[in-house]
Amino acid sequence: MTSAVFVLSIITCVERLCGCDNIVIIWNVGTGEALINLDDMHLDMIYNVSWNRNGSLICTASKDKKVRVIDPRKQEIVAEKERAHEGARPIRAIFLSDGNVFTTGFSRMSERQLALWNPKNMEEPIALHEMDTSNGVLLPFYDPDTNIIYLCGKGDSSIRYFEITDESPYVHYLNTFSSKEPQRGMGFMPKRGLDVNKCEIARFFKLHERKCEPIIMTVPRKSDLFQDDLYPDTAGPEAALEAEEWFEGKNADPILISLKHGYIPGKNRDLKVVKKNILDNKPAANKKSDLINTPKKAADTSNIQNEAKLDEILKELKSIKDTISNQDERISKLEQQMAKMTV
Ligand SMILES: *[C@@H]1O[C@H](CO)[C@@H](O)[C@H](O)[C@H]1NC(C)=O
Ligand SMILES: CC(=O)N[C@H]1CO[C@H](CO)[C@@H](O)[C@@H]1O
Repeated sequence: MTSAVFVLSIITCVERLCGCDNIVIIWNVGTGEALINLDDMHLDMIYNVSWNRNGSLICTASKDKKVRVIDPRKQEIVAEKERAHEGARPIRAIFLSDGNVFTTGFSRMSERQLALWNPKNMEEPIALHEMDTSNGVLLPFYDPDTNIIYLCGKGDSSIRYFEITDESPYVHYLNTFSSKEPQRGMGFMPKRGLDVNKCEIARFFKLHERKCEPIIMTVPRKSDLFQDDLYPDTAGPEAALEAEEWFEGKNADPILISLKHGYIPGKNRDLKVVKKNILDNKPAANKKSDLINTPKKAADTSNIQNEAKLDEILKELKSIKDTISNQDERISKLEQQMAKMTV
């Protein structure tokens, strides 16, 4: 699971990878370093990993039927529930924005179940609902801004959605979106990808056998104005923390943005790669100080290094300029020749 980790990209520079080797690895994707390796916590395959809102914890659902809440920096399991769902079929667990954990799974009688847990006391669920009898694993997709969970059953042709509140029954059924063909898998668009002018509240990407179909959910509204009740501020593209800060122990909620005029991507949307500058370690970068041949303090040396780099860049710029003006000349000559030929 290396891609599509957008729903909870609180720390976009730190991403997770969980494969079939029962290991969770947290990467600094800016430098390609594996920061944390949780390799002795899971005894069986991991089905899903989810960050909490501020990046302090992750939760996992595993084939051993356990749901674990883990402090990844301390490499410690802070809470766990054995047999969160009794059935043998796969389970899923995601963090909600209030810190509770939502799970899907199966009962011993193969009924599909939803449950809500408080990590501070996982003995009993806050709520446990039985849905229906079917084989399809329920994939949860969560909108933290509105507290709506969309459940897409694998092999179902419908998406059911629920609102989570802090009053009984906690998980409230809202509606079902139905289509004809079954879904083999599903993807979920980040909120800032939605068309606010059409009152689009969710967009899914439904996987068929040979194609991928967008499913657009809208709320019918008469007005053309921005519907702020549909669009609370949502997680923007800027990371709330750098990977280093997170690794040092900081947590932070996502940086929110308004969707009022729709999301307009900024210019600098590339991932900032903070790989070390190899010039910094190259003795050759000290050319000038070698020439001057006087002992220098560290600060001076770095100034001189910078000057040397600047020199290099200026030289390069000049050579590029020369090349361009040469090319210009050639082109205008060629154009003249062409003109003569066509006459
Ligand atoms: C992060 O979330 C955890 C768990 O919900 C909470 O205990 C902690 O106070 C939060 N930290 C910050 C800095 O918001
Ligand atoms: C397969 C699956 O259910 N993956 C989910 C794991 O949790 C993230 C949230 O962190 C969801 O976005 C994935 O859909």
